[in-house]
Amino acid sequence: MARRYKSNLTWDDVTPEHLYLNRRQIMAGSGALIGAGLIGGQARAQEALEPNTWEEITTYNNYYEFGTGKDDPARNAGSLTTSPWSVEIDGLVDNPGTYSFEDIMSEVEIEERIYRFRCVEAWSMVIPWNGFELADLLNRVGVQDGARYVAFQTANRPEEMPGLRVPVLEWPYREGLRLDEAMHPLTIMATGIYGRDIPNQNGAPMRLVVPWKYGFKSIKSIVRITLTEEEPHASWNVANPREYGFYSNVNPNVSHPRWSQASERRIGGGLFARREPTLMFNGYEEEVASLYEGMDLEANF
Ligand SMILES: Nc1nc2c(c(=O)[nH]1)N[C@H]1C(S)=C(S)[C@@H](COP(=O)(O)O)O[C@H]1N2
Ligand SMILES: [Mo]
Repeated sequence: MARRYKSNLTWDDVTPEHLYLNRRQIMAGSGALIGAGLIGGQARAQEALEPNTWEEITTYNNYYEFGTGKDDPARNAGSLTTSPWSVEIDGLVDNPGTYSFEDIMSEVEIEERIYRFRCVEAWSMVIPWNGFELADLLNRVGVQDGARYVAFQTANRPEEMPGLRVPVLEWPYREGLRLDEAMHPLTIMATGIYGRDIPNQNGAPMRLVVPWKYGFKSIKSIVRITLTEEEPHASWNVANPREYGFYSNVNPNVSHPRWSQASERRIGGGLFARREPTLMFNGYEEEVASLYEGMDLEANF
């Protein structure tokens, strides 16, 4: 898909925060691209995009490699060595290999995006990410004809990740997307938040963000990307296929077996803040519904 993601809103419209240039971006010498690509459609309420604070975004996390409590990652993820970092890109690609983080950053175009983020446990945040379109990277390594899916894998370092001792999931954490989902312009690799390097607890040095899917699809601290013909192993789907489907699209009409998906609580809104109705595809219906035309979204949840 050659279409570049465009929007009418600019960064200034939605955030009062002062913008910092991403340090890594400067080091990599790539041109700073501050034009913000935000969610499309002027109709969407600006208020709904009021971003969460740095504090909220970096202290209420899910990163089970560092513990299952929401405050565990902020406390424990400091032990992850994120530099040097490299990503193995293999499978059905023209240029397989091990790419250093710096090499990747010098090739891709960094942008800023504010995305709604919605967890399957019915809480949500709005996060101002810095990152690049995954398609940009995939196009550079050259996707071969037979490829239909993209598989992702998180670092697997028992000596740095205390949570790996607990068999909540089959480690390493893995996720997958269909190729058209991976190539969609809303799908990004995030490398920063509020213009600063992404903190370890949020998935340093690079993590996936797929804003129309539940948070668990957005895999952190990626070390391997594999183009495949077969549907990849996805950690939550494998752990509990009844509760977590491969697609994991945000869908208020499909209940999680143990709770409703119809509403959500905005983190930072206070304990007694009103729950908000959950939007189909997390509010990105206009942009992504066509990917699923003709699919039964209750069977493919
Ligand atoms: N490697 C890895 N990636 C992960 C997770 C995890 O436990 N391990 N948790 C997922 C879940 S359930 C959510 S909701 C988001 C949380 O991202 P955040 O902490 O940046 O908000 O990360 C996702 N990516
Ligand atoms: Mo989640």
